[in-house]
Amino acid sequence: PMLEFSGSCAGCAETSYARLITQLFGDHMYISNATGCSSIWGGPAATSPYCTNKEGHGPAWSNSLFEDNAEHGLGMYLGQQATRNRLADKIRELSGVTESAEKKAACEEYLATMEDYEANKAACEKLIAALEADPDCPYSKTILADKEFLCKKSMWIFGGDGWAYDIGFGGVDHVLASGNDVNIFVFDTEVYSNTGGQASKASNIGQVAQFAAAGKEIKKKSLAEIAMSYGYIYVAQVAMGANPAQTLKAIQEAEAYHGPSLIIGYAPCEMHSIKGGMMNCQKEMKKAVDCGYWNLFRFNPAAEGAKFTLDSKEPKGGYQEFLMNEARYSRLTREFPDRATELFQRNEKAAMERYDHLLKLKAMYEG
Ligand SMILES: Cc1ncc(C[n+]2csc(CCOP(=O)(O)OP(=O)(O)O)c2C)c(N)n1
Repeated sequence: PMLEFSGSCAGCAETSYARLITQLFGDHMYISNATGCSSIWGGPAATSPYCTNKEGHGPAWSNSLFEDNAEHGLGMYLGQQATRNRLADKIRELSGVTESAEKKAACEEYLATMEDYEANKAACEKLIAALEADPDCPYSKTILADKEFLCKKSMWIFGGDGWAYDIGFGGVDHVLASGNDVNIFVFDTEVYSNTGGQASKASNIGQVAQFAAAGKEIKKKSLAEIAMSYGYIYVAQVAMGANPAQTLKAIQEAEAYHGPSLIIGYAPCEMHSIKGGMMNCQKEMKKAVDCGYWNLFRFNPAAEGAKFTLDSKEPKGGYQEFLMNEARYSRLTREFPDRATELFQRNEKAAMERYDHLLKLKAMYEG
């Protein structure tokens, strides 16, 4: 992993997702991070939990603002594209004028693999070696000056639900709609965790949070479905503790997709006050998926056959027990018992309707 010792709360789900992404792409990834818990445990300033491998390669990380993170990440991606396109023009020129067959082959291989990380990595190594062998060539000087930008990078935009569902939503929507090859990962804690747990549009019915002291009245927004409506965005909902293989698959598919991707990761949080504490975080994800509180699915526009895969099984029951395992819900039964019963039933009904709806989507895509 290229995310090591962060100052997150013990058991934090956000870090487990981020760490996994660095295990896959850490030596060639850029991260644009929204303000929130992930920018605090991710960028404490005096130290950095993101680290490098023995070649000195690791995630390049930056944080702009809470409200412009998606746009900032798109800017990082476009900046990188502009640099690579300028280098590609030079390489194309060199390929046309060089008398060395070896150099010409290296240039052509680089140009042909620009969008494929593994193939491009090997091509970059050959091209750099060929240019370094001829240091007096003016092309060598120009291209090698920017050699760290040659190879394809993996662009990730990280943030919480307060950012993605609410305050940064306009940017998230705009960046996803733009069709550019960036990956957005949302750590869905269902509250604004870093500022003490305010309700967001990701919060659920009956959940007690700041600005929802008597339990939230309205249901959770389906950010995933808004993104799916475009048809050309890779979209997945994951919960690592429930199905680590599905989480891994979604992250790999998102990166492999040559277009925008959105992954929403269920992230139990200190603010949920789970019985037994955050040592049960990953187990709580499994309980959430088993009872149908959280659903796992993947929508892959590039898939051959059905584009939509429902990875969650039929809810197994135990929905109310799941809610009662977390004080963000159970406290309402003491404070407003009648209202608690009504809201928790509505929460369960909404979840069952959502699962039925996902089954219909599955049937529709299987056509
Ligand atoms: C425009 C703006 N409003 C408010 C804040 C204060 N603020 C910093 S982090 C944060 C909460 C972030 O919540 P979320 O996006 O859900 O991420 P989490 O902390 O849950 O990971 C807020 C409100 C800010 N930095 N900028």
